Amino acid sequence: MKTQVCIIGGGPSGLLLSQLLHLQGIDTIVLEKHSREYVLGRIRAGVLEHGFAALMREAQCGERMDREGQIHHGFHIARNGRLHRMDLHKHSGGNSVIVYGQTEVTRDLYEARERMQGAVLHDIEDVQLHDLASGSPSVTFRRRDEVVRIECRFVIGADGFHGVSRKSIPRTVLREYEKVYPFGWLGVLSRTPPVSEELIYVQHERGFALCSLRSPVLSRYYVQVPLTDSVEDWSDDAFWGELKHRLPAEVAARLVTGPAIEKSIAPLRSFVAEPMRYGNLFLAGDAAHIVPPTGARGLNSAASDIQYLYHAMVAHFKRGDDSGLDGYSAKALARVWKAQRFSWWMTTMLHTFPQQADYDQRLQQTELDYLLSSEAAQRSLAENYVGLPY
Ligand code: FAS
Ligand code: PHB
Repeated sequence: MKTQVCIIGGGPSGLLLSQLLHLQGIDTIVLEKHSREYVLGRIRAGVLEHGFAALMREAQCGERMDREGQIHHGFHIARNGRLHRMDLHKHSGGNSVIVYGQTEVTRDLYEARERMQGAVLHDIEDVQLHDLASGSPSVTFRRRDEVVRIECRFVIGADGFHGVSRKSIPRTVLREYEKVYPFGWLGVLSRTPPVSEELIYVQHERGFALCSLRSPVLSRYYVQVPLTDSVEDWSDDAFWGELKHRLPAEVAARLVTGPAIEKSIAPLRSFVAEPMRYGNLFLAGDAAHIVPPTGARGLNSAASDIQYLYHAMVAHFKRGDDSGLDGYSAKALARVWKAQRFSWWMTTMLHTFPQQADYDQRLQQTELDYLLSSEAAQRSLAENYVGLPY
């Protein structure tokens, strides 16, 4: 098999790049480990930066997002039983975010790939990358009992944190930076009306909580839990009871509870792999970087990688201009690290850290005091949350 760009990973990163390149007449093949149903069954991100939304529209995949997604001009921070609204629209000079689940983003991308007869191969096993530094890379994989080789010009590693691509970069080349947080997020999806029209980030002595949503009848909630907890430790009643404990009383009083249709614990980590290019392999999205979801940067950082790669690939194939490819890693990492900073800042400010020193606890409270009392601090939060420029 031959293609111009072989993309490993059929998550939002891989699918979005495949769709954008297809519209420019650039041929791709996407290799996905799991079935489409499995990929769509994962409940993840919920907030899209305006830059991501623009990219989805450019990919001709924005129609349902614009119809069903909800534009949010702000969110609340709950502290000591009170709500404090962060006015994103005012403090970002008129920008906002769209609340539209990653599951729906991925569904729209799959449907567009199918509509345009895009090559997305599922249930792929044993993907291996070859001759990445040779100028003529190839990818082999096994499907049923057959080993197939794909010859290509470029390989895109969009296969997430546990994928094969980052691990195909020699240890002597790759540098990894990691910070593991001493807690996780227990997330619940419920077919209940959201408790609030806008997101509520909760700072509470018992731990962080987040009230989010997917639609007027589908809610997404999280509570911070110790890393030692497992989903089995948390009945629905236990979850709802703990969430109510952490919410301001007036909010808890109007919380509509119901059966969890999805319940999972995600550990929180910050991670960056450098460089994001090795020979003709380019890493994008979670394959190269992970953030704690507190700042809603994960999926949005993947989007800016894809935008940079998209323009670089078009310049190469249409104009023989390799400046975008040569500058990709440095440009992507500059924005990735700003997302790392913002995610670390939001996580450190809003979570309860076990065995935290008294001084650090007072500093944490002061950080939140400063944010809630300073328009300058809120402008900084807003410009990061709606999305720094690409
Ligand atoms: P993905 O991991 O989504 O996709 C990679 C794809 O590659 C997967 O489909 C995988 O099956 C496939 N793959 C892996 N290895 C392969 C191989 N060897 N061969 C072929 N295919 C392979 N972000 C937020 O902004 N907000 C959130 O609330 C949030 N919650 C999250 C919760 C969890 C549990 C996780 C893991 C992530 C969460 N994220 C969140 C981040 C998440 O949204 C990612 O940023 C987003 O999925 C990135 O998309 P991709 O880079 O496409 O990676
Ligand atoms: C979500 O809706 O899943 C969500 C929203 C905002 C975050 C994290 C997760 O910061």
